[in-house]
Amino acid sequence: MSQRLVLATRNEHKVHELVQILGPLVEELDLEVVSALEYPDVPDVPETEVTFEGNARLKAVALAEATGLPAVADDSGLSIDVLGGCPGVFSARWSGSTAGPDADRRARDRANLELVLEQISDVPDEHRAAAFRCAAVLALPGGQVFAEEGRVEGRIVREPRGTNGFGYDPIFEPEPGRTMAEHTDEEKNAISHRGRAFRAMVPHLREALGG
Ligand code: ITT
Repeated sequence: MSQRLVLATRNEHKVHELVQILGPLVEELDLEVVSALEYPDVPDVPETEVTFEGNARLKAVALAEATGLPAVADDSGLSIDVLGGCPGVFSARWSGSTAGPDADRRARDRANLELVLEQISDVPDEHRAAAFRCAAVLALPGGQVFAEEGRVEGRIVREPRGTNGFGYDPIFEPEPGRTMAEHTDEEKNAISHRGRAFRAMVPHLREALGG
């Protein structure tokens, strides 16, 4: 019987990306991947830490304990140099509203990116550097925890462009010319903070789940 791995997120975009990023390993180890969306009775943990790794650890450990399954969590966000690294761990709730059903999530993502654009509207192009950051954490039911990080550098544009991806993708250019939302899923995963963090996690997953 194939082993189950649970993704400790209710963000459907993250689930979609993680399934693609971990695809080769899932096939290699014949894993069955499910997400927290399939465990509606398990409550969300409040993200009370002030680092990506701290919050990813809270989410992964809570779901591993609740399900008895190996769990991986992603905590991620956008760090803008001129804002001292903000929105950072507050990326999901920067404009004040909190997560809800998927339709609310899209409206909230839009409000978040519009607030960022307004906050740095008078910042010249050469000072609009930013990075997407991601902490990946694997928690095993026995209590063992592994953490990895990934980041992608870029800059914040002046107007949103593109419809792929989610969150702040329409205002982040990893290289001049195309925002992340103008990249295909495969192109984004190849360079993204999430792709890098979870590819770094693969050896730990292979070690923990491969035997
Ligand atoms: P879970 O906690 O259930 O995983 P979430 O969306 O609340 O879902 P986070 O707490 O990690 O996730 O917040 C991450 C926020 O950072 C997310 O809502 C986006 O606004 C932003 N973000 C993270 N990764 C991103 C990406 O790849 N592209 C665009 N924005 C991203």
